[in-house]
Amino acid sequence: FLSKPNQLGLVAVGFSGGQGKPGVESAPLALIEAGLIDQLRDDLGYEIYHDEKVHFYESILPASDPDHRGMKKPRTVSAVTRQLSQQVYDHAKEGRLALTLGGDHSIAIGSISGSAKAIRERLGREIAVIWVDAHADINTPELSPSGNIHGMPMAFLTRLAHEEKEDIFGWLQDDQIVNTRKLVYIGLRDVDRGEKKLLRDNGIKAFSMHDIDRYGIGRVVEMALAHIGNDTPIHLSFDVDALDPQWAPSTGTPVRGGLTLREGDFICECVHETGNLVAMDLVEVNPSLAAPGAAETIRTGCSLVRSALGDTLL
Ligand code: 4U7
Ligand code: MN
Ligand code: MN
Ligand code: MN
Repeated sequence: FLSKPNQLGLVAVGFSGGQGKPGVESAPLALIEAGLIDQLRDDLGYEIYHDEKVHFYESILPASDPDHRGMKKPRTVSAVTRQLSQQVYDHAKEGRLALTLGGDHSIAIGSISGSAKAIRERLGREIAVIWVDAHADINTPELSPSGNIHGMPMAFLTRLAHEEKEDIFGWLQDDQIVNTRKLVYIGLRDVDRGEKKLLRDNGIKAFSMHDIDRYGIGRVVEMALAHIGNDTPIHLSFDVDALDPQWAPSTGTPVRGGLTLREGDFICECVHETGNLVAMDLVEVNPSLAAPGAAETIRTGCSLVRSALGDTLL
């Protein structure tokens, strides 16, 4: 195992600044109140390292944060993800599997940069990222139709987008960057025109819903894992909007025609079975949206995390 099999480091990130809809910051507490930590400890046997709080990062938020290159709240997102990067790094360098509960998907800039650096230092290896999402989240600031940074994290993490300013992601160092050849997408169905060109031009591996219809989820996951290679440490970044709104209605940018609950759980189970999972994000649960479906969405989120952490098979 690439991480100590029974140690889990948890970071609860109550952050919504990567997009415009309030409510996503309340997801970590909702997931915890639904019993997620107890399930991981009592049913799956993890020793949990958690500071027992949801982080809102109030003390490090900038007083003023005008748009930059079209990005909304760039210094806020940068400050929060920089702090989160350190938190995830601290868990991962101890060999704990690092679980980050968001929050919107901009927080992956922090979680992935933190795990990438820790795994380089601890194992001398590059991580692979499996990004499960309806969206590719690889817009550069200039390509972004919205200016929302939750649609940009993979651009900064791969350096397809770069910014010199220290307080706007200029803090990202080489050892925190992800190789485009080690990135693979599953579940895509709403990719912006500029993103499609980026994926094509950079040869980034992506399995859309079309591929899942054609090959079935079993072969798609097989192909995705084959692409990143055996015994490569894996960071799984799971956006709940990868699932069909039927299973996850309470999310900021729902897109019809998504994964079933079982397909989502199956992806997570297969990643667990590799024995190579070193970090996971669960993001974009927003209990304030489509509120009648909030409890269902939270249950879905808990199920995905349990599946990735080994609640599998008989
Ligand atoms: B999520 C979008 F334009 N691509 O950039 C954008 F369609 O983390 C959506 O995957 C991004 O939920 C969705 O704003 C971000 C848009
Ligand atoms: Mn998404
Ligand atoms: Mn996303
Ligand atoms: Mn979304």
